[in-house]
Amino acid sequence: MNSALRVDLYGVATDAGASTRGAGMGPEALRIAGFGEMLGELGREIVDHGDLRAPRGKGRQAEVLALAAETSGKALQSLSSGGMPVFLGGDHSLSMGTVSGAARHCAATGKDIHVVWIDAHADFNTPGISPSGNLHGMPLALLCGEPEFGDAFGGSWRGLVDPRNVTIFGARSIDREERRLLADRGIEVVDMREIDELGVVAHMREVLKRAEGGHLHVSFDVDSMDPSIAPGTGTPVPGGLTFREGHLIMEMLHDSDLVGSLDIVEVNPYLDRGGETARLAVALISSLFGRKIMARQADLNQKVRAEAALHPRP
Ligand SMILES: [Mn+2]
Repeated sequence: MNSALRVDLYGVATDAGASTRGAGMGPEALRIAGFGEMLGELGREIVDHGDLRAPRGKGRQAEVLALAAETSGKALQSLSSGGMPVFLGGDHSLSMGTVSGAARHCAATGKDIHVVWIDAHADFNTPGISPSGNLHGMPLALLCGEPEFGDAFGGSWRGLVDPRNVTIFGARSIDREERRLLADRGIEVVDMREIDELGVVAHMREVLKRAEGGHLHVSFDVDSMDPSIAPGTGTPVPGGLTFREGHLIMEMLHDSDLVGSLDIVEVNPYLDRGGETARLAVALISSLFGRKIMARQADLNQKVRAEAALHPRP
């Protein structure tokens, strides 16, 4: 992660894409759990832009689309002014906007956009195959240009991501038709079985190698974590990532220097146990922003070089 970048923080207070209410309070819970202070302690410059909300009363799809248009614009604006946009959700439908904004920036600057979607689910349903009809189960399909979405979805977020540049990480609940579609489109799915067999390191190395030279957007759904340590989320699935697996993923993402934009979604304080899930999310993201248990040799070498450059020997 490029540690010189200013962090532009946006809350997205919505649960319009989910069937369970409460994720709209996620930004507040993440703030109370110390998200901003954590970034400050790690020496990051932060600009907190407050929370985005959509007007209520026009239906859930209208709310999702209004917010997607807004978050897309914010992501683009932040990136093109040299910032790193970080979105605190909110349900996962908001990533229709955030990822498309990052993709628009990449299109303008000639970079490839890569997406790592850390999630218990694949979020690759379309209106025709979705068992629930909830839009938080569809953002990735929309971003990858699935043709089945209606005209209402004709915004700038549509189809800007190459399915070959997407990795779904930590999946363990995929619907039948969704599985077929993922296979047809050639989307890389690192499911929990693969993580059990080879560990997160081998798979993350592959993701990072593919993204080399590009812009990596991280979309982190807290339901990727095991519900025993992340109970505060609307669609928990057993058999998720452990505490250490979560941190290791974040540490590797940090070390890669590739991450240029980030979502943290599906924190539902209404279902949480006294803020446990929000605090876990803040701790995990602190690893993404460079918190270390111990300095490693590479960091020490870098520090020595930086000091030598500051104080050249006469
Ligand atoms: Mn999700």
